[in-house]
Amino acid sequence: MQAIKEKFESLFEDAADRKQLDDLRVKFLGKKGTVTTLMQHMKDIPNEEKKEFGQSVNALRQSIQQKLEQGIEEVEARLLKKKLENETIDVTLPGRQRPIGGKHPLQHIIDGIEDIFVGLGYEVYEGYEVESDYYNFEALNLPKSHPARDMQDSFYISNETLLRTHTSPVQARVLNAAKGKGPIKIICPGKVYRRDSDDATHSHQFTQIEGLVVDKNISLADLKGTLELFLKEIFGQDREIRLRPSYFPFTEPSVEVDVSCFKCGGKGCNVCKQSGWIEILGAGMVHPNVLEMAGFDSSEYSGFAFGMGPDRMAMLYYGVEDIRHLYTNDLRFLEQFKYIEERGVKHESI
Ligand code: 2NL
Repeated sequence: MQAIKEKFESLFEDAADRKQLDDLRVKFLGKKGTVTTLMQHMKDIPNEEKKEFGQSVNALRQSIQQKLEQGIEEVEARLLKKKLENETIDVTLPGRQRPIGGKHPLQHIIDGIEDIFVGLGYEVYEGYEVESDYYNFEALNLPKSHPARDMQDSFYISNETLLRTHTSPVQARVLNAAKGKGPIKIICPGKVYRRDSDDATHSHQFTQIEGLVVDKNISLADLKGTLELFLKEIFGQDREIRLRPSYFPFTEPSVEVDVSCFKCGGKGCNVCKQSGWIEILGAGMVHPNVLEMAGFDSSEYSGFAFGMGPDRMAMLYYGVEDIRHLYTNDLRFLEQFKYIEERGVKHESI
């Protein structure tokens, strides 16, 4: 028994893992293990020594069992320690930098304009980019013979459908859906298309924002007051505006709206081409024909409408010299606008 004990202890000292400890258990305590077979010698032991022999074997079994259990705990603690060491995380390591985008400069302008009109109680409508000939032209007092309807100038999809050439059809649809009852106060931002050769100042796809107000007793004074408030909000409170007579088929009278130059204040500079004024909007009183075609009684209702090009405004605002920069999505261009403030049209940011 002493020899068995010593043999076990020497093997136990060398056991390095769970598997070797299990093997030791089988070898000493298993069914055919050394300690188990020792018991089979009981029959050869004289009766008066049987009790002592049995107790000794049991004591040996217990001591081996205890050692093995303790060994397993030690081995597991050692394995856990090793695992934890391998899995150590260096929390001081800097994180991975993920590239983040920013709002497109044109979207800054559009959002800024939308904010101002939403603040005045206008609703925003986007409509469809593929339009019917009726809503794009006919409903806007542009009859079939009108030069603006030249096939050469628009992207036609079929005889009756085309890519909208302005956002006015959105307004014509809202007008039509109102079934002759005001008030209507909407702005319509969106992409528009003209069949044009692209160059620094022309793009076959560009953006437009139009506004429309229809109610009883709407006058040119309401139009002027609204546009003055809007343009001062965008270009600065010390700006002035002026209205010049103009012509659009869907408004009568029609006006061109200028704002005093935000850069030189009206003295004349490179931005305003020495004139002191920047042409920024077209507008007018909704033509009675347009109201009547949409089902409004033009003796009861009147309205004003205006349209502007956010592309040109973005170019003026940020000093962009080629409209194509707004549409080619070159990251070297776009990244320069990543950090401009949310209200991208505040004059302080020019
Ligand atoms: C410009 C001028 C304008 C309108 C758009 C409009 C829409 C309806 C009725 C009457 Cl439904 N008018 N839109 C009116 C005047 C001018 O746009 O220079 N745009 C870039």
